[in-house]
Amino acid sequence: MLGAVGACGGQSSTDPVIDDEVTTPPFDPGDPPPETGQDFHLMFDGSDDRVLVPWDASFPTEVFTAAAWIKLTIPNGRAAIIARGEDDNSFNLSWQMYVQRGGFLEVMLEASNEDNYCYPNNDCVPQGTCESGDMFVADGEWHHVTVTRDGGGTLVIYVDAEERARCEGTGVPSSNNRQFLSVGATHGTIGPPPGGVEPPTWFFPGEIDDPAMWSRPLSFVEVQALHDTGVDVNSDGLQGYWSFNEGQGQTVFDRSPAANHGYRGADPAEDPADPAWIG
Ligand SMILES: [Ca+2]
Ligand SMILES: [Ca+2]
Ligand SMILES: [Ca+2]
Ligand SMILES: [Ca+2]
Repeated sequence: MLGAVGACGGQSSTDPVIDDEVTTPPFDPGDPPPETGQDFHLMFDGSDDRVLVPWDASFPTEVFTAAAWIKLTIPNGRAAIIARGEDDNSFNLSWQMYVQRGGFLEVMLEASNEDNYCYPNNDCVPQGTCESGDMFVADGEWHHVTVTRDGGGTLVIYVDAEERARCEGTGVPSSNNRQFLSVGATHGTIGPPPGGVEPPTWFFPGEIDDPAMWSRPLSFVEVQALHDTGVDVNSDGLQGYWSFNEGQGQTVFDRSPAANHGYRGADPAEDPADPAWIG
């Protein structure tokens, strides 16, 4: 990457060729079309399906809310819902929400020193203290799941707008992360793997709708409103909201002002990792 900087390599300043521009895959979805008025969502096969959103500086890190509707039965392994997964270079993830073996909702953070924290069980690197109730979400019915983390390190997990876990003094998510945001998968949790690139993993076997994220912790009242009436696109701090209502094509448009548009599967063309539209 450094070798592409002409000023350091003694190249002419008029040289227009930058390696990064040649190798970056094209993804230019344009402006979002109007909502269809029909409510679609996506079905993930649990094998390789995912939605990817190219990294953007607007992705929230230390202070955030992430939420989604999910429907699944007990997965064979961990099943990622929405994730800022492991970066290919720093080997730091920032945060990820997933369903643990047994069907229990869990959130993992990772600090810049590569310590991983798992909440509410606090059974990875222990950090802070937690109280929790019933985290089971894998009964084949739709559930709304939300995690919030504030600047004081308090992390709260909600299921169906009920507070199910509260952790104080949690670890600080790493900002050293330019990995794609993923829905229905994450990127590797322990780096570096052979080859130095973190592959997608923890594929979600089931249905997901309305993933969203904010750069602030939503309040309990706001989480209730989110559950009852959906995402308010004018909500302060909204950095991504994918309604999945397109019902066709590859692009999943971010309906928030952040315009963090993504696509189905491993790339913006049709591919075997595309989750299926469900009307
Ligand atoms: Ca939808
Ligand atoms: Ca890591
Ligand atoms: Ca695709
Ligand atoms: Ca597939």
